[in-house]
Amino acid sequence: MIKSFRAVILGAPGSGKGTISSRIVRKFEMKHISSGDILRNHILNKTPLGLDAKKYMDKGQLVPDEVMIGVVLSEIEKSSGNNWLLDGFPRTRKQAEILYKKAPIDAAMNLVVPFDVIIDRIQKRWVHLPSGRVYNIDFNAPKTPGLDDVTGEKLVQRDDDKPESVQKRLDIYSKTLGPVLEFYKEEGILEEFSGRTSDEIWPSVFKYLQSHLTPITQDIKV
Ligand code: G5P
Ligand code: MG
Repeated sequence: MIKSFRAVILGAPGSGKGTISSRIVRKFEMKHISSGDILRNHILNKTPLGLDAKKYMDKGQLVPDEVMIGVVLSEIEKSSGNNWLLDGFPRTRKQAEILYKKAPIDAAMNLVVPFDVIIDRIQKRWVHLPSGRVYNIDFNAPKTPGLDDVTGEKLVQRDDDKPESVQKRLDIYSKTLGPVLEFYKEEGILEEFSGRTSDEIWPSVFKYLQSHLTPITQDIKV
């Protein structure tokens, strides 16, 4: 049997992990697993996990490792045998090490986008919570303002996109990402993609993945 391909996508809050992931899954057979989307779905459904996680998320803090590791590993188990793309996990070296033990990954793709660009983007982000679809009023506006393109349901702004939470998320990111990148560098699977826009970053991501997987379509346009 051909081994499945497993990747993580790393990057600051608002760097475009969700945006690039949705392009990847349109072009390659990979399942998108977003730790943030999973948590936001728990919050939407008012589960005990969601109510607990919300306390951390609204303040821009990380949810404790023990909670996140359990949530993500059980999601990965459901996808065993498939190619997957993990977005938002790992956030700490401990998460990276445990993930690697349970499911050795093939690629760690890090999106590098300047912080001044990010702050502006996040203020203009609108999301469809049940699906995790992401819009931006400047970049990829919904067809009808305020409504999801697929379901027609209402879009909302994330509770943690308030300016004070965003600053906190960027501060935490700056402190915690270094050891995660170091870990993947040591494993020899770190790949960095820099740019000010997702359109600038996308062609190099596509080319890189093409060296590992056959695309569903050779057409890079999204
Ligand atoms: P999340 O959900 O993982 P973050 O903070 O890592 O959240 P976020 O905010 O979801 O990341 P993103 O996915 O990197 O950002 O970016 P995106 O949504 O695709 O793009 C941001 C905006 O910019 C969108 O509006 C998009 O349309 C627009 N955009 C994209 N490209 C361009 C462009 O080129 N130009 C322009 N103009 N716009 C563009 O985690 C949330 C919280 O959950 C918890 C934590 O509390 C975390 O804060 N959590 C965890 N805690 C512990 N451990 C973990 N592993 C955790 N995972 C989640
Ligand atoms: Mg995201």
